[in-house]
Amino acid sequence: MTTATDCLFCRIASGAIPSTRVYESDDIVAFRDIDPKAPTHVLVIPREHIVSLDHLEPRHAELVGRMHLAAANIARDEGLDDGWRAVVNVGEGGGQTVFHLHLHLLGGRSLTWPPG
Ligand code: IU
Repeated sequence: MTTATDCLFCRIASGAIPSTRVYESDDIVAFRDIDPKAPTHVLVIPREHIVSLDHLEPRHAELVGRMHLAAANIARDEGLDDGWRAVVNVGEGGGQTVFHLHLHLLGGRSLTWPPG
């Protein structure tokens, strides 16, 4: 597995930096965002260091599918029966600030559209 020693989310995935985990598997970790933008705000990340959706390779197709399945299971566990949102920011212009792929799971409040 590819890891980057200077990557915050690689360090969270390895456990070197503590986080509030809600799910983990061989290739995925999900933890609560440190600065939540909704009552439920969980980040779902691959253990592998992938910079962004722009850096996906064909071999990542099932991994990205599993990230979404994990998000749906977490949303169910969190009781987000009224709906929730999955967001991936890509690149600086897309609002990405941490350059390790992460899927935001947001819920627990009314979510407006479009995002800013
Ligand atoms: P973005 O899509 O790259 O902007 O999202 C990065 C998220 O990582 C953002 O919601 C931060 O609050 C969150 N985060 C975190 O959970 N723990 C940290 O130590 C840092 C950022 I730095």
